[in-house]
Amino acid sequence: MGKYNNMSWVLAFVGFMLLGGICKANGAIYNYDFVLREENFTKLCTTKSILTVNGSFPGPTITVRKGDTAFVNVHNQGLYGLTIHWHGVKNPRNPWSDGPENITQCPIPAGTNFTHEVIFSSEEGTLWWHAHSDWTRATVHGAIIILPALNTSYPFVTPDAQETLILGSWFKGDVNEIIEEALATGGDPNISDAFTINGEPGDLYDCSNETTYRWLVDYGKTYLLRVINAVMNEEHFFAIANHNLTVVAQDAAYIKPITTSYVMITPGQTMDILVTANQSPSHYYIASTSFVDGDVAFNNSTTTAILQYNGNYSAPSTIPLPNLPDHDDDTAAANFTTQVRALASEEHPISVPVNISHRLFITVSINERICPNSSCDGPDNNALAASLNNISFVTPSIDILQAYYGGINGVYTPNFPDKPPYFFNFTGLVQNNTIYPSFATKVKMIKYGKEVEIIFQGTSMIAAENHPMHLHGFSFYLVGTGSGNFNSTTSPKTYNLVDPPEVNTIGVPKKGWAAIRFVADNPGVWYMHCHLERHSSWGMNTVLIVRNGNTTETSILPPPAYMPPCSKS
Ligand SMILES: *[C@@H]1O[C@H](CO)[C@@H](O)[C@H](O)[C@H]1NC(C)=O
Ligand SMILES: *[C@@H]1O[C@H](CO)[C@@H](O)[C@H](O)[C@H]1NC(C)=O
Ligand SMILES: *[C@@H]1O[C@H](CO)[C@@H](O)[C@H](O)[C@H]1NC(C)=O
Ligand SMILES: *[C@@H]1O[C@H](CO)[C@@H](O)[C@H](O)[C@H]1NC(C)=O
Ligand SMILES: *[C@@H]1O[C@H](CO)[C@@H](O)[C@H](O)[C@H]1NC(C)=O
Ligand SMILES: *[C@@H]1O[C@H](CO)[C@@H](O)[C@H](O)[C@H]1NC(C)=O
Ligand SMILES: *[C@@H]1O[C@H](CO)[C@@H](O)[C@H](O)[C@H]1NC(C)=O
Ligand SMILES: *[C@@H]1O[C@H](CO)[C@@H](O)[C@H](O)[C@H]1NC(C)=O
Ligand SMILES: *[C@@H]1O[C@H](CO)[C@@H](O)[C@H](O)[C@H]1NC(C)=O
Ligand SMILES: *[C@@H]1O[C@H](CO)[C@@H](O)[C@H](O)[C@H]1NC(C)=O
Ligand SMILES: *[C@@H]1O[C@H](CO)[C@@H](O)[C@H](O)[C@H]1NC(C)=O
Ligand SMILES: *[C@@H]1O[C@H](CO)[C@@H](O)[C@H](O)[C@H]1NC(C)=O
Ligand SMILES: [Cu+2]
Repeated sequence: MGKYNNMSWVLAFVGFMLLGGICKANGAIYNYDFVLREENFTKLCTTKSILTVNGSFPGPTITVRKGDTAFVNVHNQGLYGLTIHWHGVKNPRNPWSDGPENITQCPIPAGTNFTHEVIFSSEEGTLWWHAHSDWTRATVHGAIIILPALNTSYPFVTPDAQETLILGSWFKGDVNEIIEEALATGGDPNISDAFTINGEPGDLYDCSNETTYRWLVDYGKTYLLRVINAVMNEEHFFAIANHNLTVVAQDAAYIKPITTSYVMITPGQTMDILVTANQSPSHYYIASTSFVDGDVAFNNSTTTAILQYNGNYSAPSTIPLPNLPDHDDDTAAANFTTQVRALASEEHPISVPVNISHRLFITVSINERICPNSSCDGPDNNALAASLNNISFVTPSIDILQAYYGGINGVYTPNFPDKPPYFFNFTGLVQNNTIYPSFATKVKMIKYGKEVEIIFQGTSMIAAENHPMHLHGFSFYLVGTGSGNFNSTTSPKTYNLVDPPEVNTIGVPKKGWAAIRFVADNPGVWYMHCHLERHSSWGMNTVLIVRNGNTTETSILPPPAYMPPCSKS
């Protein structure tokens, strides 16, 4: 945490003067410096150099209270340009700091710095930050802890202490080379070599015994455990042997407590979990493994850490492992996810839009791209692609925010459709001609203040799978999920409009649908994409542009004095 950067203070002051309704900037100001640099790590008996923030994997934690603002100056001492995103932070009116590459900014060139103004508003709980360029987020990520505002408290027993566990992916190879090669051949990228908990694979893998992460606890204490899924390409089941998990928040919003033996957490999601150390003092495995219900290649290994009680006792000869559901057990996944309900209390109310003024129906599909040289590694000798409403997103080389704000033509078109080109049996066996998407940079324009509903419809094109869809700039209410095709007569009757969870990432069930609602009250340019990294690389993305309202308080903040330049390419 630093003290400098005069411009930050000027901007903070201006922010104080301007911020109105949707954000009260009455919180504290923090300054962080992030130094991006290469660092060597040895895991699985192999040493490699990875890009890190401040030499650590995972990177440093940002801790604030609800409503605070953090200025994070990212100094890029790495080898290539990249960007950082504050996942789940709404950043009211301030898309300038959101981060996705060529959506809200161009990469921070190596050898330069860029200060993000990260404005916290309604979030409370756990979020995270990560690189948002190529596959760099594999190693460039860390936790964001948002404590209750001063003079307020948790809506549950005050924990004795807290702990953060970040689930990650470890590749022996260079992550950006892996995705570049996959895009060049058209096939699936290599699967990871291990999963990690706080950077360590755990002793079920070779060469990981001495470095297995240990969480030390005192008997009788209750801990607030913050779990972040930073895995690249797999959703996960997570559990602790012999210990119940009481989930109290998801994506930095409180939920009605769920006591369970395991959770299903998708890449992009975060969960706050109460864990009471009430078992005989000993060692217990914490374990996490893939939930993949599609016919796709995935890493089926299990990462572990050890929950270790303090005190004098002899270590067990065998450490108990928790029972995790089978990798393809979508019933177990749904059993957990369908229990999640917003807390919806007087102190933590929710406000679900009921009069929908803008409805989008979006198909979420894996597709094929015609192979330029007729020998690609994907299905039918074509290349793999992915789409939303049959449009495979093409990332521009000038950021969309700059193009929108500055009126630069030719960067995007404002015609992302409200529905797919055809309605057919999306979850059936017969494949329609939508197998080949179009490739374009289409964005959806939304008027300020509209009450929006998006129905994500998973399809069985190429490979049906659960897709964790993530929206920047908002949290949204998950009002319904179901299997098969969404039916506009019967499906809405199953909606939960009483206490739907308020989240930023949601797994659209395999061959099923998910319906979300939110008020478009955050003007800006906001990326929406699958958080399985390979699907995003294949084009399972789009952008929502929420126009300005009719007042200064409902309009995008002016850009900061400096934004990283877009290079000619
Ligand atoms: C990262 O390292 C820099 C330079 O060594 C230091 O000034 C800064 O405080 C560190 N940041 C964090 C978040 O630890
Ligand atoms: C990593 O190790 C390689 C080989 O030993 C060495 O050349 C390189 O300088 C190291 N990099 C860093 C950042 O320490
Ligand atoms: C950060 O970048 C700004 C804008 O390019 C530059 O003026 C400043 O000197 C840089 N500061 C540091 C500490 O590198
Ligand atoms: C890990 O190392 C310890 C100490 O060297 C040893 O006692 C233990 O058996 C090892 N465990 C495994 C799973 O290899
Ligand atoms: C876990 O929760 C279940 C259901 O609430 C309860 O029956 C069981 O005793 C709990 N187990 C532990 C170890 O606390
Ligand atoms: C896990 O996947 C590997 C291939 O990556 C396969 O050889 C192995 O049989 C699988 N194990 C299980 C338990 O499915
Ligand atoms: C799912 O929940 C149902 C009832 O709540 C239970 O009967 C079933 O065993 C559970 N299945 C799994 C895989 O947990
Ligand atoms: C972003 O734009 C720059 C040029 O400004 C280009 O070099 C880079 O490849 C683009 N990134 C992506 C992901 O397309
Ligand atoms: C869609 O196809 C699936 C699989 O063939 C079938 O089970 C389902 O009944 C079909 N749905 C409709 C509405 O035709
Ligand atoms: C796809 O579905 C549309 C609408 O039902 C239909 O017009 C079109 O012929 C279908 N294409 C194929 C290849 O089946
Ligand atoms: C929706 O469900 C109703 C009632 O079951 C049924 O009559 C109708 O055909 C369904 N619509 C579609 C498009 O499948
Ligand atoms: C400004 O927009 C709000 C809705 O966001 C609307 O209620 C109000 O009437 C508008 N005011 C003017 C002057 O257009
Ligand atoms: Cu996906």
